[in-house]
Amino acid sequence: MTDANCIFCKIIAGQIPSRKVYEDEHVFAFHDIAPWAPIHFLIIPKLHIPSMAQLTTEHAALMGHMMTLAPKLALQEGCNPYPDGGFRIVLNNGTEGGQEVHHLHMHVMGGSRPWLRG
Ligand code: DGP
Repeated sequence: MTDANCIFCKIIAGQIPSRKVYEDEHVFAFHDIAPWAPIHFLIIPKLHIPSMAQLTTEHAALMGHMMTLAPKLALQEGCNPYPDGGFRIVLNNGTEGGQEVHHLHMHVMGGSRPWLRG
């Protein structure tokens, strides 16, 4: 299921260009257009799920797939390995949770520790 008005569905379909990190049958990953960290990409399901609020147990394998992909893609994109290296995952949900694009997405950020800077 896709949403014709969703910018992330358009990115998956190639209607909006993006810097692709990874793609398979279930997920798409691409660099964030406004990075918060030296390495910042998004992992999104191909299925249009607006946020975590719409998740059901049927999505558990999909979410698990996204979680297990994150460390592999982080290394691929240049993050240093655990434990001295690493990355941060952020999943914004709803307006009060800082979500701007209403297609569930996992931010993967690394390359430094920007969250500790003033
Ligand atoms: P959030 O606030 O969690 O909904 O973050 C949405 C992110 O999506 C934000 O960091 C910027 C990114 N973004 C929005 N539009 C585009 C786009 O057209 N292309 C790319 N690559 N990223 C986008």
